[in-house]
Amino acid sequence: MTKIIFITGATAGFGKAIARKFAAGGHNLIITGRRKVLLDELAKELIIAYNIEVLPLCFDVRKLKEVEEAVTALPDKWKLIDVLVNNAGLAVGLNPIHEGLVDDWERMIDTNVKGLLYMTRFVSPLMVTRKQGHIINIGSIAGREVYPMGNVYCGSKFAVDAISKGTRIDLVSHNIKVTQIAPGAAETEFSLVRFKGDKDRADNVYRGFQPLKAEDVADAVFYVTTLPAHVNINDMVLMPVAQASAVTIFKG
Ligand code: NDP
Ligand code: 8X3
Repeated sequence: MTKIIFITGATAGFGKAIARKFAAGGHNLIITGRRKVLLDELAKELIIAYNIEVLPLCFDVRKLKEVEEAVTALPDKWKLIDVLVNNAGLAVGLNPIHEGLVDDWERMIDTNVKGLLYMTRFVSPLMVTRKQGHIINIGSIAGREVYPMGNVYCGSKFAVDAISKGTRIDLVSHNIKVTQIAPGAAETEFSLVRFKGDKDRADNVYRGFQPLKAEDVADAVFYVTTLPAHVNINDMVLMPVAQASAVTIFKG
């Protein structure tokens, strides 16, 4: 059955790999991000490669009005969203709490927590009306363990953990699945964004071990959508074999 998959943050990393994975499965996609050129390029690539329908929507998940307009202005056929992947997110900075930059904190909380909430607020009623749907939130190992200088990023991902549980409880009577996928270290644009474009510092995070690839996370997201109607994966922690905890990474 062809589904409609709504993926936030599809211009890079996990979101882009998730879009490619579902496109290869023949599903129609709504893909979002702030970088319009990348969004349009991906849409073109997937339409040509897989003969599917793709709706690129350029907006910032931190902006309540933009989220509301993007969802409420969807043509009726695109409102039949089967899967929402709340993936857009970021870490900014890695500082002890007493030296933290408030602007970095706000970017993380506004994107990872409030953006995810805004998306869920406007998409979940469409699912409630139809008594079906699947919300997949991308959490993190940083939402299970706090690590040095992770303070606010970890806090935002602990919030994703709590919000995922709360969403599942509130939507259980509406037949809506809620899954949290919490990856460990994965090589994407994540560290480049965290270190504000410092490529050497970003590359160093992944030196000496095999991190997850974006495609590994995409495979997990796809898998949880393939289960029978009565089965839900609530929670999945997905780690590189070389990573045993947030800070225990074996670099051979
Ligand atoms: P990337 O930086 O590669 O991709 C992040 C995506 O989020 C981009 O498409 C970006 O698009 C989008 N995004 C960021 N801010 C906004 C915004 N304000 N509005 C709309 N879109 C936004 O990172 P990853 O793929 O690694 O990260 C994806 C998710 O996975 C995040 O939630 C991250 O916290 C989480 N995660 C990452 C891990 C890792 O090690 N990489 C591990 C565990 C979890 P654009 O810039 O075009 O807006
Ligand atoms: C991103 C991975 O290393 O910050 O969520 O825990 S890490």
